[in-house]
Amino acid sequence: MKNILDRNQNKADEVRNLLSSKKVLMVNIISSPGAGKTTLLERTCEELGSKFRIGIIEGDITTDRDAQRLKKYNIPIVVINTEGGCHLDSHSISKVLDSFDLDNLDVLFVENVGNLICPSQFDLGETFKLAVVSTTEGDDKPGKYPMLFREARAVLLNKIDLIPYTNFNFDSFSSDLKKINSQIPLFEISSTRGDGLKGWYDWIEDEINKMH
Ligand SMILES: Nc1nc2c(ncn2[C@@H]2O[C@H](COP(=O)(O)OP(=O)(O)OP(=O)(O)O)[C@@H](O)[C@H]2O)c(=O)[nH]1
Ligand SMILES: [Mg+2]
Repeated sequence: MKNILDRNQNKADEVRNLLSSKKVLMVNIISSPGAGKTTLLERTCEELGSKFRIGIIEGDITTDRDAQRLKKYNIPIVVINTEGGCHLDSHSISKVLDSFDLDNLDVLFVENVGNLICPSQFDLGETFKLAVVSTTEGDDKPGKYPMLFREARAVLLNKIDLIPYTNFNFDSFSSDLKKINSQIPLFEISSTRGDGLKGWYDWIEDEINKMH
């Protein structure tokens, strides 16, 4: 495991240096299956697609269904099928970077394979990891899967429109999160209804601008 992680880290450092020299922000989006990563990307492309040059890497075990959903935004998208692998690694990212015109890109969103555990362990060379968690998964995820919440630069709590239909306890969620990562920004959003997205757009816009 240590060898695998060391090899991954070396390549990740290479990817990070390359992207930083090209001033491209890379965001590694991690969540459980179905928490809303692709929906968030759809909304983000709609809102920021005319302001920034966006690229997307879609990591999935199989199928290009998420990429198909994003095709309508006319942005460069590359699919990586891991064929059973539960996470992306820096080697697979490095291989597909050639498909992007990095001189003409501001931000590269990577939708990692839906899984809270393995993707958190692998540095892809991203600028930062973004954790997406949804209210229907229960409020205990930061406490039970602390690594992602320790590593991430921000947390999006999605599907807040569904809170009335669940037993999600916001105070318990946010107090667990604060114990793990006291300073982390938390955005409460509904990617389908639109609640809270303005805060996310402003924040990510700032992060993209910081690269220049
Ligand atoms: N009610 C509600 N449903 C949502 C919200 N965001 C996403 N969904 C729904 O949740 C389901 C899963 O959303 P996706 O965006 O496909 O989730 P994902 O994280 O990309 O899923 P994987 O790629 O399979 O890991 C879809 O039916 C979405 O329409 C939300 O804020 N509120
Ligand atoms: Mg998806």
